[in-house]
This record gives sequence, C-alpha cells and structure tokens, in this order.
Amino acid sequence: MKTSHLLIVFAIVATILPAATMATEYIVGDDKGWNVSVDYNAWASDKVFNVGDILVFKYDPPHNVYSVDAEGFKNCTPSQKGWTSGNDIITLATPGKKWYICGFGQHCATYGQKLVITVQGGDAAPAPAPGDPNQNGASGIASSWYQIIVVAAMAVVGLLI
Ligand SMILES: *[C@@H]1O[C@H](CO)[C@@H](O)[C@H](O)[C@H]1NC(C)=O
Ligand SMILES: [Cu+2]
Repeated sequence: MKTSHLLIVFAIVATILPAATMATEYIVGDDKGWNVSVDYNAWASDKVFNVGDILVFKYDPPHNVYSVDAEGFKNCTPSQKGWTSGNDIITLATPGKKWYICGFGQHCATYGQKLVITVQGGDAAPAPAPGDPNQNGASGIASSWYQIIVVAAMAVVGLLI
C-alpha cells in the first residue's frame, strides 16, 4: 500500500475510533453481579454514566430487574418494565436519573438490591449560563469540526506525498 493511502486510512481510523469506543459497558456490581447485600451506591459512586453507555445486570433466578421511578425506588415497588434474562443489557438512552430494583421478595427493601444512577449528556443537561464558554453544544460542534479538519488535512498530505 502507498504511504499516502496508509495516511488516509490512518486519518479515517483516528477519526472514527474515538467515537466508536466512547460507549462504556458497565457490569452492575462488577464480579458480584446483581445480588443481595451489595452496596450499589458504592459501586456507582466512582463512575460517570453517559448517554449511550450500557448497563449489564448479571444474576441467577429468582432475581430480576425493574426500571422504576423515584417513588418505586424509595418504596421498592416493581413497575411496568422488567427484565428476567439474567444477562440484561440496558442501553442508557436518555440523560437523567435512572432507578433499578430487584422485584423479588424483599431483596430491594431488606437487602438493598437497588441501583440509582445519573446519566450525563444529551438535551436534558442543565442549560449553561449565558455567555458560558463551556457550553456543551459549542464544544460538540467544535469537536466535529476538529475531526473534519484533521481528516481533510491528512487527506491533503496523503495526496501530496
Ligand atoms: C449472592 O449472594 C448470596 C448471599 O449473600 C451468595 O450466597 C451468592 O453466592 C451470591 N451470588 C453471587 C453470584 O455472587
Ligand atoms: Cu433479587
């Protein structure tokens, strides 16, 4: 392959790779999985969850997972939406608080099998103060322009060599 072609391939990979690897997959509870008597507050405390990231709940029956609201989380009341596969893959599609509980027996109420996280990013992020130079929208646009410029520059260099 010609050097110029290699450069173009490199430019494309360098541009696409960061975007493709941005989503993070979290195994809830890590090697403890989704179980009774695991401190999910502690588990979540050192993590930043972004829109597009993935939660994987790993467990054996009779556990399950319900997505609930703040009230359901507080009172440990399972709601409409549940999973039971034991390897539940949940994509964090929207920003904001997300609450999950185990709906079996007293696992949530007595054994603390509940998880609350805050998903960052997207439109529901707090509106930046007027004149704030760190506005999300502006930096997003700046970063896509950056990627386009990098690719264009690499392509031009590639064609000249
Ligand atoms: C879940 O917790 C129970 C009770 O503490 C324990 O016996 C069991 O081994 C745990 N399961 C996993 C997969 O860690
Ligand atoms: Cu359970």
